[in-house]
Amino acid sequence: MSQSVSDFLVERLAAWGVSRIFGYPGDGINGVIGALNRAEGKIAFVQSRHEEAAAFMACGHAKFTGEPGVCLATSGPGAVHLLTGLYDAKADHQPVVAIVGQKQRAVVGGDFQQEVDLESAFKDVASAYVETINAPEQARHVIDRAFRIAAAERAPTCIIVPADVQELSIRQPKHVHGTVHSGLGYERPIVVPAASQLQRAAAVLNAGKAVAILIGAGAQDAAKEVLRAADVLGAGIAKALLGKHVVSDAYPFVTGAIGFLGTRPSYEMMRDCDTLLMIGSGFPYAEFLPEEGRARGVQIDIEGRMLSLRYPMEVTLHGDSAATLEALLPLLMPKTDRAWREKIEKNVAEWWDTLEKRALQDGDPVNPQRVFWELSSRLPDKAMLACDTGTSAHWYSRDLKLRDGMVAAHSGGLASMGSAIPYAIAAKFAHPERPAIAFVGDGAMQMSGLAELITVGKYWREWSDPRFVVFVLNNRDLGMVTWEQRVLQGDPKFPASQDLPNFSYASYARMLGFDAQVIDGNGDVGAALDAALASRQPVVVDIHADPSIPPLPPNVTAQQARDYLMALAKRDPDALKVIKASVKQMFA
Ligand SMILES: Cc1ncc(C[n+]2csc(CCOP(=O)(O)OP(=O)(O)O)c2C)c(N)n1
Ligand SMILES: [Mg+2]
Repeated sequence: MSQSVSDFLVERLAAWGVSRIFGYPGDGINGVIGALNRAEGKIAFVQSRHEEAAAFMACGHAKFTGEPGVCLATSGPGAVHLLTGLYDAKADHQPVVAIVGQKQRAVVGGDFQQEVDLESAFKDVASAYVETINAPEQARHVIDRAFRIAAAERAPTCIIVPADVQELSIRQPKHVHGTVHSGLGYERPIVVPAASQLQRAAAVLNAGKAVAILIGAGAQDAAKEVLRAADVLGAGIAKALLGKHVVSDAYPFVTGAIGFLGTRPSYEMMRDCDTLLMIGSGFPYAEFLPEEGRARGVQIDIEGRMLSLRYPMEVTLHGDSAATLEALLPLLMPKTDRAWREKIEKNVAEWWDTLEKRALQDGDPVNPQRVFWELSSRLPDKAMLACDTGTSAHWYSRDLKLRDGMVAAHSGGLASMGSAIPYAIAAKFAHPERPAIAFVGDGAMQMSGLAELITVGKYWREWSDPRFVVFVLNNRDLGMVTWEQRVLQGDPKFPASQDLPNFSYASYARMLGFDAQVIDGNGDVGAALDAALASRQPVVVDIHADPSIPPLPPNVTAQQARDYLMALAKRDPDALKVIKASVKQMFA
């Protein structure tokens, strides 16, 4: 029997190095499902509860491994369910290939059941490459291009395969006019800017007396070089959320997070610096960067489109972070005046004290900061972390101290809820011998996290290290929205929109056969963390978090404080509690 397009697709994916597909089946993609079955485990199929989670897993795979992640869905509803996860990949510049089914060619254009104009629907998210395989001869180059473009352009791409084409016999293009003959493989170049560009960058950095470094995920293979540059330049290092794991928080000159989720030392370093060196980051908030014209800027990024975007840079170095820094370092003159660096270190030391004071204040029932604070010293080596979108991202980015050897992933550019558990699942499949930890709000748990815990239940026994720890920040509130309303809008909380129904995450975990810990008092934190991390099966830590503790931005302005207190005094249902907690936290 001749090979079908689907069998060829599976063979070609394996030739591209794909060992795992995250997906969900349906009749629009059954030809490919059959081929995966016939391939007898050559490519593993990981079944999510929802296609969105499969796309987040594929993106998480890319974030944790650097290799393209692959997700698969059926035509129509399955395909459109992928979109959020694919937008996550687009926003965070990750290589992901989506394989989706389509109705048979004979009915397309006929408003058939489950017919969606998929090329139009995917045109934006997969703007790098989206194509339908309409003829067997097309299969090879569409697959090859989807993978090569995803890897080379760090973007999601999409292969659409009509159901009837999946079953056709594969045909390779003839050696005649009007055919395409593609091949396998992509090798990432090491890109280093020209010597003259490096010299101009060095001149700017050497002239600075107060240099600030900002790193993002793009610096993740350049930790050593970033640290050496910080040393030579007498600079501090601030970290955008996606760069949190790049350098350890143990260094006294690492100012930590930046932005609304950020720290005061980062805020002050950016406010007061005379030179900004930005490496592999698209951190978006201008108000946390130097005021335009105040500092001279040098930026290193592998993506030309991201250069001089957030701050008008004087020199842009289009290249790899590690290789570019390596070439730049010999041109930098060590700063002999260390006053700026000493000031940064003093600010950092004071800031950790402030955080400790804030964390050790009692909450009602639990101060969430305390959990993150106490977790720092308990984090297992080589932990793989994923933090969802919500107030947990505040405490995670500010309070948690990461060490060398840890990795982390977030939905940065899209900032979507529902990403952390799929990311952690993808991390476990990629590195089953390492512990995974996810931080998730109760809103995100109810949105999709509860469902994907069932996926954990299905697979965890395959992982050599069973540790899969989910910290649920159970505050019965869509807290981040509530705080944005209070602080940024000057509006009170709108309970109809933000109150969440109560749910026992611990009982649910036990129902799935997991361990569970409930933290219901400030004194319970340490023991519960120890027990959770010692568990030999997945564990859910249900933290009864106090929703009235404010996730204070590092630069609360007088105007914001006024709007905020006004709003509370007006109609906020939790006014008294929140004012009390805020005053306490601000005093710390
Ligand atoms: C898919 C999606 N929908 C809505 C939002 C807007 N949003 C950001 S944070 C948040 C609240 C999250 O609530 P929860 O998970 O309970 O975390 P908390 O902030 O309470 O800690 C919402 C609704 C979003 N980022 N993503
Ligand atoms: Mg919540």
